[in-house]
Amino acid sequence: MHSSGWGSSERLDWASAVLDQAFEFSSASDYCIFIQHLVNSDRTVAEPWERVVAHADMDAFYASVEQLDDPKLRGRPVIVGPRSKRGVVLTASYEARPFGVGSAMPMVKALRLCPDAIVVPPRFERYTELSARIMAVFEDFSPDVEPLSLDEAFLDMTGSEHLFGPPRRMGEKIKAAIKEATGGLTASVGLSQTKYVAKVASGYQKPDGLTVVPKEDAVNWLAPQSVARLWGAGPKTQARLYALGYQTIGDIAGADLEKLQTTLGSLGNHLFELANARDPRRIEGHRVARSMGCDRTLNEDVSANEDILLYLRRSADHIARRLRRKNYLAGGVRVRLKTTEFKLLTRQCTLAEPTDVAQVLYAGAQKMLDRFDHPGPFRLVGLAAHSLEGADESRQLGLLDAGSARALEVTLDRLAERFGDNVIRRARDITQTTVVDQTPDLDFLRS
Ligand code: DCP
Ligand code: MG
Repeated sequence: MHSSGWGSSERLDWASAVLDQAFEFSSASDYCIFIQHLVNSDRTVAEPWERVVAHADMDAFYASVEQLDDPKLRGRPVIVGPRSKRGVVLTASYEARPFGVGSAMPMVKALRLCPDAIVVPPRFERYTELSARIMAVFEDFSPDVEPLSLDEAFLDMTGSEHLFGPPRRMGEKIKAAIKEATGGLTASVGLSQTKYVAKVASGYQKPDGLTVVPKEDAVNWLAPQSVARLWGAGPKTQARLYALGYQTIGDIAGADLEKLQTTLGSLGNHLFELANARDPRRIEGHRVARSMGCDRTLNEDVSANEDILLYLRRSADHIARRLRRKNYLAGGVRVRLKTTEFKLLTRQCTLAEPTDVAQVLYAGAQKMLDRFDHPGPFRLVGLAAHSLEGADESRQLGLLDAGSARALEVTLDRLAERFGDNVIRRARDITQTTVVDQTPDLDFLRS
């Protein structure tokens, strides 16, 4: 389902759409001159890489977030994890790492190694919120983003030199954009022509690193590094490789392939290919999320149906817009209500036809609401679209039933894109009750 096959003209269309929003040109001719300049500047770029893969990974993510939010923690060794003795370290700030403290280490051992460390319990909601912002930044740089976890992703930057400059400039811009969007967090970025080398490169100069490895340098650059950096070589395989006399990636690259295959089977072949910087895997962008949801925790509990419906309608608008933006259709809807005793109640259904229209999602949600027998009050109202599928053109033609509602919603999308999601509200949706917490749009990680 990914669209890595973007040609440069489509990228240019995309770029001009982005620029359209970012700049205010004094006249249409200024705009044309600027776009012309972009097209021409393509010619001045040194031989562009056939493929450009970026890998970005936040530095000591959870710990850096804690230092960002609490200035007293800055410059000090911070361990994120439960305060209990039985806990393990989730991550440690770079000030704690010289003591040997790292992820997955028992807390007791970590504090023995670094007694001055400040232990901070994790705040997953905050990490998720910042992760969503970081992923949104990545999507500003590429239509093909493959998130690997909350804090790292591959970006297919192929063909975007005329927008962002040569690979090093791309890396600088990604890093600067993340810093700005998060209020100061740093990422390390690696760029190369393959996923594997880009991933090793991002870890090469952490923290706040930027490493660019052109294709012709890749094998020599990998060679002196430990076999532990090979993908697929876990601790057991590493021990076997050492026992066979292979210490570095260069040892594997220069090994006798048959011998590697005899001792390691297909893994031998895989490691040999990686060591020689061959990795044909594409960026798996636009993975289809299985559901897309929106939970709203309210500052006042609600009981009346009409109050609950108000939030369901708003959520339906928000979710349908995301569905359309990502080109998904939803096969069903799910309504969640949380009681004041924190009991979570759920009702869900399948829709007659997959949809990306808010009005249809809302109608489904209304029916589900009738199926709850709890009188309330509720402190959270949640709506999710589930059974998602990619919306190819033939499926979209099937949406004619909801045609006029969809047409209106698409027009509103354009306005929201220009002026922000909150610019247009239904008059009856204006209410005194505010939302105190809303889940971020982490669609890619939901299942
Ligand atoms: N994490 C976790 N448990 C682990 C490893 C990581 O909960 N065993 C969490 C905490 C990390 C976050 O995931 O902050 C990202 O993991 P990374 O492996 O990218 O580690 P960091 O970002 O913390 O450090 P680095 O600078 O090495 O990337
Ligand atoms: Mg990280």
